[in-house]
Amino acid sequence: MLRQILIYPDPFLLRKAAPVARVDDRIRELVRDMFETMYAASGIGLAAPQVGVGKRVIVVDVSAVEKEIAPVALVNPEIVERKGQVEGTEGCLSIPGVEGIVPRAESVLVRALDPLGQPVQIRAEGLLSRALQHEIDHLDGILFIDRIPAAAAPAR
Ligand code: GNR
Ligand code: NI
Repeated sequence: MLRQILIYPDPFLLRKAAPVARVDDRIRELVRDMFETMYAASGIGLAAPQVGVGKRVIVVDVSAVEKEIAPVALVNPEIVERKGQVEGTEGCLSIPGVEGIVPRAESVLVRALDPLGQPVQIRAEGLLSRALQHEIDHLDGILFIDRIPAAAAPAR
């Protein structure tokens, strides 16, 4: 089922999402809906708070750009290691029409649960690293415009 994407300045986007206690069929249905909603909007990632669900669930699919990289759905993702710094252009489905240059860690190591509740670890660089950091920020109520140094920020 397609879900509606909340648009900035919806206050729900600024709230911290709660950890998922149990990865069950409702979470798997949420993941399915998030992929459907992300693809319908031509996004490369989506976080549950963007569809009004305050749970720590994200999906990312950068395969349109990096075709070797499979889509991922992560529950309770945590960045356990960051290396380097790199700037890159970002947009957000919740902030239509705005792009900005955002400094991020160059590579990250992310630990999470997969949709079956099994622990997974992902080492990412490039666009996948950037998208994972962008989505995990959403879980903490942080938007990419919050990461842009004030002098370079678009309308806020
Ligand atoms: O579709 C999206 N593109 C994007 C480009 C660069 C860095 C991050 C992203 S994520 C964004 C979709 C979105 O808003 N996810 O929360
Ligand atoms: Ni976003």
